[in-house]
Amino acid sequence: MALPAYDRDKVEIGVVHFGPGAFHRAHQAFYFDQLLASDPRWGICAVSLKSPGVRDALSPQDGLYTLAQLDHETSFRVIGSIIEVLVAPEDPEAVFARLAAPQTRLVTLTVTEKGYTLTGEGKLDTAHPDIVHDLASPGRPVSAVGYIVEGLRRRFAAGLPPYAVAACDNLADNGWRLKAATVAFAEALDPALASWIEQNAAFPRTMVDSITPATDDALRARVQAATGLFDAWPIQREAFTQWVVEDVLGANAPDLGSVGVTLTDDVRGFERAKLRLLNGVHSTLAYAGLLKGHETVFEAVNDPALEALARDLMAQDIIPTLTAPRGLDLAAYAEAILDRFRNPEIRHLLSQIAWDGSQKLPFRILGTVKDTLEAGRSVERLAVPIAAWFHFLKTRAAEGAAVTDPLADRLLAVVQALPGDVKGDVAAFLAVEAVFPAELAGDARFVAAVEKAYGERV
Ligand code: CS2
Repeated sequence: MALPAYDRDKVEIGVVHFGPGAFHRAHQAFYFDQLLASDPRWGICAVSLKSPGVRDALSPQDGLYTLAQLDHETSFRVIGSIIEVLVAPEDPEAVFARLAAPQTRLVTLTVTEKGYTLTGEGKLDTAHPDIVHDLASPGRPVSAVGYIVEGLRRRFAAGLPPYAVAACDNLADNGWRLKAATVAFAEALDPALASWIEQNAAFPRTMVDSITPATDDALRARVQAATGLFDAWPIQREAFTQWVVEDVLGANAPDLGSVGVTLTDDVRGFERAKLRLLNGVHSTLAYAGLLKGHETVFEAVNDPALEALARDLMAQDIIPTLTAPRGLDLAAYAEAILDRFRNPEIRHLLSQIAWDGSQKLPFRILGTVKDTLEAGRSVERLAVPIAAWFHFLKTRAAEGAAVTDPLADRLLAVVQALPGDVKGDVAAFLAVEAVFPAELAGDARFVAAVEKAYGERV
């Protein structure tokens, strides 16, 4: 078992991270854990925006936890890069103090798609209750954007340089969207602050990748058996991990390149390929797989009909919309993704991937649909995951089961009022404008394709 290769007492906090869920602890914290072996300036202050769960689990173990890499070979590693965990609602001032500290140079985020508080068009959602709240009380924010802006405001007032902000969630152009939202929020408070952010703060776009199923009891038992240690919250992931960061961090940035991060000016190529091929197919397998009674990605990808659907989507629908970044062979990349889905060591629940469909499908599938329509090609197959999502919502509602989605109320209201015929049902779903932009919902080719897939069921 690998242990931190550095003296944790000598580590300084240089990074503030919002959202220390499983993905962060499997991914960015792992890269910083490697970096600390050569540069002690990049310890992490992890900030939970809502619940104390991570702090309560990790504090008794000094912030240390086990990362299990489950693959052809299994390995365990103790990660030491999280030096402090703060629970923002309990003590916002402690978070601001970290954000405003001169040593803090980088803020990273994994707050999921909905944590960006954006509208369907990708702008700051000024009607979002959290943003309404934060604009009224900027010194006591609840949103990630609210915290980022208040931290930047304090640095601006103190004459310090801004920190860079690296969005690490699965949104196309994540950094650009976050920058626009941050500047829009600041603009509403203080235009001088907004233009200082606009001109001085780097918001690199990033692509993050590593399959990280939620922690379960089986993992806890496995870690204990292998290491002899009780860990309240170990993390599991596949061995594969990738982080591509737009090369705009400038001087005084952590040397992420030295620990395997790709720094590039072509992040968009990587990010589109990953979002559309990996996440798009993940969501397809999730909705279509759950409807067929499968529980995990492994089961779904081993169902020949679903595997064929995944392959055809990748080769015939998604790859033609992508521009390969330098050095990436898209067909081989797609094949490698399917191989990763077949990892027998990873029990990745389809129900976990099915969460937040309203937030995920626009980036994962609808961008491909839009490009495909523009190119004049058929969207028949691309309509399958969308129709499967509708059936998934109907099934959940019929079972009286909860739907985990920020738009759950709206979606369930649609389901309750469905007229019950294919055309009427599809029209009702496509009227959810926060998911389906008007130009898409009004495109006869798209509507016909969704009706066909919905009528056939998958
Ligand atoms: C998954 C992702 O839960 C989901 O929606 O598609 O978490 C996926 O496993 C990661 O993006 C892989 O990098």
